Amino acid sequence: MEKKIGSVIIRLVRGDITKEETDVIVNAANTSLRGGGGVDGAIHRAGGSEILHECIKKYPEGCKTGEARITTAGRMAAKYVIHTPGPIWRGGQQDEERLLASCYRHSLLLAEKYGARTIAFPSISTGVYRFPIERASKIALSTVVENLPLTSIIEVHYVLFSISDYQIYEKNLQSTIKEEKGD
Ligand code: AR6
Repeated sequence: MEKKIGSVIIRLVRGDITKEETDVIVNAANTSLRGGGGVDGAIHRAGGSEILHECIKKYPEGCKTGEARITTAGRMAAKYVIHTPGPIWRGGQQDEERLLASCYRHSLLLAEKYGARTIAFPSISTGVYRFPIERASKIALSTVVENLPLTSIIEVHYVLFSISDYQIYEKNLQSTIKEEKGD
């Protein structure tokens, strides 16, 4: 599914983010920036050890939840990986929503700083970190749409691993665009 907001294309993709050919792919990392399971493991495997070496060298202190750091994408088609540790869901009273929005905003602005025109996001925090997908997808979509005018990004992909996640994003993309237009 694909929608246009102004001149920017928002595309929902089902599959594996490591195959994306966007300038940037975003990694749902942890604060150590030393790799892990899920999408983080897939990105490090596909990109190769260069990514981990750069993380260790450039970011010895790791990265705080809600912030973002950039490395090469190694062997993948993308130019860069932006690593952002999402919040662990602890019931919703621990600032989880603001921190998740912060991941999307920081990633978008860091991509802009590196001259990216296209970017692909996974569904941050909705796997091992258990953030409810319905709420997370609304935050993912609205935060990006709100911050796009601050960038020269022309294409945003949301890469969803499961059909059910894809369908939730599909429904919420429709409503985000309606709100944007003030319908
Ligand atoms: N492409 C796209 N999406 C994927 C892929 C892939 N190759 N693999 C998994 N997903 P998760 P989190 C989906 O657990 O919740 C790691 O160990 C997955 O189905 O990867 O932010 C890190 O090191 C889910 O919908 O990330 C952290 O410790 C989504 O990506 C921790 O997990 C996010 O699931 C981060 O947990």
